[in-house]
Formats: sequence, structure tokens, C-alpha cells
Amino acid sequence: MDAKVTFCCVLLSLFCLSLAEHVNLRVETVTTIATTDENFVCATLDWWPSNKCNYDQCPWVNAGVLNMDFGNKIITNAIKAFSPLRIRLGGSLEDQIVYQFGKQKECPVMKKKHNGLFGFSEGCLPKKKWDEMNNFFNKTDVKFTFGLNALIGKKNSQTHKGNWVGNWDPTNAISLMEYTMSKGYKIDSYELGNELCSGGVGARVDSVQYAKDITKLKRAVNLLYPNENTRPKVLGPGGFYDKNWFDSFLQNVEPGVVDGITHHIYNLGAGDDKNLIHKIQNPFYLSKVAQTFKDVSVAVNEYSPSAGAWVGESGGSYNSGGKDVSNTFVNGFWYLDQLGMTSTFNHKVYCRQALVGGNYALLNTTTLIPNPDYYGALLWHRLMGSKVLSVFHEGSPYLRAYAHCSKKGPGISVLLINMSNSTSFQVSLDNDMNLYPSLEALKRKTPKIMREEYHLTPKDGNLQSDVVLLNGIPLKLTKSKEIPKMKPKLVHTFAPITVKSDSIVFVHSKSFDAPACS
Ligand SMILES: *[C@@H]1O[C@H](CO)[C@@H](O)[C@H](O)[C@H]1NC(C)=O
Ligand SMILES: *[C@@H]1O[C@H](CO)[C@@H](O)[C@H](O)[C@H]1NC(C)=O
Ligand SMILES: *[C@@H]1O[C@H](CO)[C@@H](O)[C@H](O)[C@H]1NC(C)=O
Ligand SMILES: CC(=O)N[C@H]1CO[C@H](CO)[C@@H](O)[C@@H]1O
Repeated sequence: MDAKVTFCCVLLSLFCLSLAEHVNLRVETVTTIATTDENFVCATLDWWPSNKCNYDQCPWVNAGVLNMDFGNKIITNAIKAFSPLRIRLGGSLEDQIVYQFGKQKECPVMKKKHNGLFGFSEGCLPKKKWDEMNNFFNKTDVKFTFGLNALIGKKNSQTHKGNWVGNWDPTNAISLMEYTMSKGYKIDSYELGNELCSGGVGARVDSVQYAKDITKLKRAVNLLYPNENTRPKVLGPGGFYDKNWFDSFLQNVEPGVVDGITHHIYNLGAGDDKNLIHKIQNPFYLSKVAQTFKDVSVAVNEYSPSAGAWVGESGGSYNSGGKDVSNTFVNGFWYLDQLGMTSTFNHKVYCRQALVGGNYALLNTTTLIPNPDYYGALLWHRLMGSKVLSVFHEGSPYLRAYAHCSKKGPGISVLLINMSNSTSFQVSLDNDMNLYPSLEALKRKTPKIMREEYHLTPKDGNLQSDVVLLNGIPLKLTKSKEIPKMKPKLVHTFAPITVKSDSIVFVHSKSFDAPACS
């Protein structure tokens, strides 16, 4: 009987092995190739009112910042779990919002307006809302980036419609900042304008003019915040990359004015694209955008090395994301790959559109229950440190791999994404330094070194499930609506890492010796 069972097991494992591909993942451990900010993961909030609709759906509900319930327990716990989480508030409507401070006493409510920018009239941030928001961010430990209206003071050109001309008027922004300081609210950074650069989306501003405007913002921030240590950073231009516009802007702004060069990414196309789900699973498609990350990083390095490159907003697919795709497991192939890719191109921060709102939210827009990408973001935040290592393998392009020094403690953390729906991978981590003595010698010396593994798979194997399993168990809010504990599986260091088809694996190997990390 026993012999029979053993025989069956051998047969079974041979069968499994035949479907698995062995991959040696070589990790360069002596030098880093890039560094991210300690708080690389960022999520956005937006101004969209509930009557913002695309493709006959209105997926914002009450997720816009003026309607949001800041007392909500799930949102509170979801943010607190990061401790801290970066949040950027901005988006299309930001350039038509005035603030109820200083001389701005009235606070008009935003309405649908046929010939308004993005179909809406001017809106307003009430003082009360600002208090509520900042108290909430203080309580939940948020690093807050606030996107300022950059069109205030400007006029739509009569001769070149869509081109906004004239100087930015900082008066209203300064009133908001003065009030903010008087209350002791902490602001991580101020960003100027949304998608006004390059060709613009709703409106555009010339690169030389924008350089002047953001210099004015920097002067105001420097004056208002004399203490350099607590002074908010200044970010811009917050739009799509275009070489001519970005080069011209960077040449016309003094070094030290901009602390972060923000750009936006919507590389998956429109939210109603039937092909969206296939693009997300196609590594050749996903790699195309790498050139943009490289170009931005080269430009920043050349003209403004003290500033970092940031992805200030990225939802993958535009017009609120793809229904039943952007909120489901499969979206992680795009999202986590983006986090990996941008880190290797020396980006400091990556802001995901959106924390709530639209189909692409980290928290379901109506139930607020975390979507699979929320947990992916949290694992990244907890495991992947700021030092980025180079990795290389000769296996299938459907296996993507990224390695960083671990966030806490010694060793490295690795992210493995298998977009293949048929092949599973057995991954061995190779150290390029060969610091390891022979495997046998090491086994004798360190008999019980365990590695921590976090395997993410979709519920019922359905890539379009909005429930993700961690090591086989669904991640669900606890009864008291807390984010569940995420416990790793312990695996012996000498065993290869099994990466099943259509799965995502985070690995923390404390014993992996990487001089660059110590
Ligand atoms: C919250 O506010 C208190 C009092 O002003 C301050 O000491 C604390 O550092 C703030 N915390 C955050 C995360 O902003
Ligand atoms: C929110 O979750 C429900 C239930 O899983 C789902 O039907 C709905 O499409 C989700 N909403 C969004 C905007 O993703
Ligand atoms: C795997 O992917 C291929 C290519 O997209 C598709 O034709 C096939 O149906 C998929 N198989 C399964 C089991 O999902
Ligand atoms: C959809 C998909 O992922 N297909 C790929 C799965 O991975 C294998 C190889 O690893 C490819 O040949 C498939 O095209």
C-alpha cells in the first residue's frame, strides 16, 4: 500500500513538473540601480461629483472628495493599515475649484455645464470640508499632496482656443495655505495644475509660462514655510509626458524649484475597450510604456537632478477604468508590474487612480470593500524597500520579476508575476556575487532558514473575481471591519519558489545576502 502511494506521488509530481518551467532568477546584489521614496505607494482622491458618467455608467457615486464620508470605518482602517499612506487629491476638475478662504467668501456648488471644462461649472472647496479632510488625514496618518488650481487668473485664448494665457494668480492658494498653517495641518506637497502640459486634455498652458507659474508657487511656499524641514514640496506639471514640452519646462525652471516631476499614465486605453483584459495579460503590450518612464527619468536627471520623477496619477485605463476588469484580480498584472517597472526607472512615488471612485478604485466604490489591488499595494508597501536591485532571467516573458532590498530587516524582497495561464514556474534565486558557499556546506551551517512567501491568486481561479486569496485563503475584512492580518507561508530557503500560472507572489528572503542592502 505504502509503496503504491509513493509510486503515485512520484508519478504525480513528475506530471506536475512537466508543466512547470524552471527559472533561475539572477539578482545583482552589490549595487542598486535606483531608489524610490520610502512611501512609494500612493493613491489618489478626485473631485468628480456623482453625476460624472462614462459609457452609460456613473461609477463615482459618493467617492468624490466633496461627497466622501470621512468618518467611514472601512476607509479609515484601509488607510491606517499603511501607516503612512500617500494620498494625492487632484484630477480634471481641480483647475476649476476655488477655496473658501481669504477674499473668497462665496462657495459655488459645481454643476453640469454644457460648455464648461469637462462639462462642469466652477466649484469650490468649503472651509468646513478642508477642516474635515485634514483632521481625517491627521487621524489616519496620511502624507497629503494637494493639487492646486493652476488656471486661476488665466483666460482661454481667443485666437488659440484651449490654450490658457496670462499669469497664474496665487492669491486664493496663498489664503488656503495661510489658513492651513494657522491650523497646523501638515501638507506633504503642493502640486500645480492637472494635465495642462503637452497638448493638454481640457486646457493647455505653455511650458515657459508654466515654469514661471510654478516658480511663483515655490516662492510663496518658501515665504510661508520658513522652516525647510517642514516645508511642503512643490510638484508639477502633473500631466502627460511629451519630450518638447517637458524639456522646455525643465530648461526654464531654476534647479531646486520643483521637488517632484509628476506625470500621468493611462497606457491601457479607454475603459470600454473590449481588449482591455488581454492587454493586461500581455507582457509585450505592458512593456511598451517603459520608454516613457525612461524618458522622464533621463530628463529629470539631466535638467533637475534634485527633483525625483513621480507618477502623479495612473488609473491604467481612462474614463474611470474598465468595469469588471480594473477592480478585479487580473488588474494586478498591470498594476504591480507598473510599480516594479517604474521603480527600476528611478521613480520616487506612484499614485494609483483612485483610492475610491470609478471602476479602477482600490476600495470598491459602493461597498468600500478592498479590491485585490488594495492588498497588492499593501504588500508592496510593507515588503519592498526603497533600494531597487537589478534582476535577470532567461525564462518566459510571461514571468515578470522585481527585487528590492527588504523594507524591514535584512535580505531582499522579490515580486514575481506569472501572467501565463498555462505555465507555472519554479524560481530559484541566484546571487550574482556567489557569496553562497556550496549548497551542501550552507545546508550544514544553516539548517533551518525559512523564507516568507505571499501567494496571491483569484477566488475560484476566476481572473475577474474581486476577491483575492492569500496563500489559498480569501482576504476579507474582519467582523470589526479591520484589514485582515496578512500572514506569509514559511518555505525552506533551498526550495525553489513555486509561482503558479495566473498568480502573483511576494517573497521576503532574510537570508539572501545582498551587500547593497546592508
Ligand atoms: C496630527 O496633529 C497633531 C497635533 O497638531 C500632530 O502633533 C501630529 O503630528 C499630527 N499627525 C499627523 C500624522 O499629521
Ligand atoms: C463593487 O462590488 C460589487 C460586488 O462585488 C460589484 O458588483 C460592483 O461592480 C463593484 N463596483 C465597482 C465600481 O467596481
Ligand atoms: C489562456 O490564454 C489564451 C490566450 O489568451 C486563451 O486563448 C485561452 O483560452 C486561455 N486558457 C484558459 C484556460 O483560460
Ligand atoms: C494568455 C497567456 O498568458 N498566454 C501565455 C501563457 O504563457 C505561455 C508561456 O509561458 C505563453 O506561451 C502563452 O501565450
